[in-house]
Amino acid sequence: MKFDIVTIFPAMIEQPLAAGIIGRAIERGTLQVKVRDLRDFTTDRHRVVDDVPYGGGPGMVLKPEPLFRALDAIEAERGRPGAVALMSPQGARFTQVAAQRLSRFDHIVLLCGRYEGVDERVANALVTDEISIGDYVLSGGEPAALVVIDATVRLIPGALGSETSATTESFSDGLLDYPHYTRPPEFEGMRVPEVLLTGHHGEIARWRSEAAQEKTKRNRPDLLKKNEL
Ligand code: JEH
Repeated sequence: MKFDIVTIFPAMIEQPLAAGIIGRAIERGTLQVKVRDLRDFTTDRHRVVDDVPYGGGPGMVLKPEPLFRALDAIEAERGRPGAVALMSPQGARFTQVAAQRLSRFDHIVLLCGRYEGVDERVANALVTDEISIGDYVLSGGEPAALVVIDATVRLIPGALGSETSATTESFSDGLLDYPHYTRPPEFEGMRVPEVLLTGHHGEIARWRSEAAQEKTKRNRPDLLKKNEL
């Protein structure tokens, strides 16, 4: 799988991707990530990427020309991507289902805005998916792009430790995961639930199911309501 990420802050993307599951996938060659500096696609001496908004208002908007030139360069180099995703507060919510859809594409371009966002002609002419990772305001699209890459790449067969099946994961059954414990059996007076030490697999399964229900009720009552439908 290949990602091209267009940003004015390449370091915000490159550093985090070097670690963990993603870093290993890149080392193995399962995953190819190319970060492109939007300023490299400007044509003026000062490498200007932004301009004032038509109609007035605060802040600046990313100009269309450098983004169109970046997409042209990516397409010339690698061919037409399966998806061009724009990170945006106005996007559709990025969910596990959205990650599953993206994971089937061989080549994805992620556009990270800054300032007040990008000229809408970019969204209209280039973008196949306008994505928001949640209802809070970021200062740019870069952290969102990292979230999208992480959630998508770990679904590629062979990128994840193959012991973790996607079907046993949180959200696939609409409940949060059960609580996990490891050694020691008592730590600073806090005991591991006795049933987990017994080896009674039936009782352990029942305890985990009840604990998952309780945690979901406390932290994500919205998920339980969806399950009832
Ligand atoms: C933020 C890309 C590019 C900040 C504020 C405004 C919201 C309300 N989940 C996410 N949150 N934020 C982003 C994102 C994703 N994906 C995101 C970005 C960019 C993604 C620039 N920014 C910064 C930014 C203006 N406010 C937007 N409004 C009411 C829905 C209020 C106005 C624009 C851009």
